[in-house]
Amino acid sequence: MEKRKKEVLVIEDILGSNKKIASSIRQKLEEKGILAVNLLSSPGSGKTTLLEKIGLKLKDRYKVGVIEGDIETERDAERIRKVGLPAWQITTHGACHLEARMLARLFDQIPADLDFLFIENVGNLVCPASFDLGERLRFVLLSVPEGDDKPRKYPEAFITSHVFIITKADLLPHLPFDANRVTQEALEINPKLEIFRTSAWNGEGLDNLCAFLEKKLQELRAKNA
Ligand SMILES: Nc1nc2c(ncn2[C@@H]2O[C@H](COP(=O)(O)OP(=O)(O)O)[C@@H](O)[C@H]2O)c(=O)[nH]1
Ligand SMILES: [Mg+2]
Repeated sequence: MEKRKKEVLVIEDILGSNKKIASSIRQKLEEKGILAVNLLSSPGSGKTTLLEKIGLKLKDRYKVGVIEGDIETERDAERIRKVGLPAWQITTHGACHLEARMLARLFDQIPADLDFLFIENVGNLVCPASFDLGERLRFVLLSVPEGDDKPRKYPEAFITSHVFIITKADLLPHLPFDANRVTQEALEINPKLEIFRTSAWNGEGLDNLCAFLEKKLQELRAKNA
């Protein structure tokens, strides 16, 4: 068989078996009433900082856990533990995305009574978009310093997400980032996207995002009732 065809078959096989594991994870999480959220973005766009901030806001009323995906180091999990939340680190040792089988291995350690399980994917706007992790919601983050031209350049991340968050909104007055243009472009790619603007520095948008998450948890629990 020609090399290219073989490669396509291997990729289809990987994605197919990933989907099966992801479906089983989703079923188990949803039966337990756990709302799982997969966060996608480039390195440095503010995923861990956002989780620290919303974790602090949610943790008095809800049980929150975080799975951290990185190529190397336990640094992000340590940051999350410092704000008082349980965190499980997955190091991929080179792979640019998390896969469902990596989460399946952790499953026994995740308390069954969690309300929210956040999954910070490896920093990358490309590969993580192709791998379902069994999440109920997918968030794509784009920070103001990255530039407002990204949705069309990385469409898959926007097509497969439910929520688009413009992070580091405190930098809007200082940088040439057209938030309206980026919002419009993202909605042209995926009209169903819910859009938020957040700043971990001045707190903008964090309460709205937490209220949205609480509403989504209630919807999941109502489905189970
Ligand atoms: N100005 C500004 N900087 C931020 C904000 N959120 C995160 N940062 C900074 O951006 C850098 C990367 O953040 P981090 O959460 O580690 O990004 P991650 O790689 O996506 O997890 C750090 O230096 C943060 O302090 C924000 O809302 N505003
Ligand atoms: Mg991080």
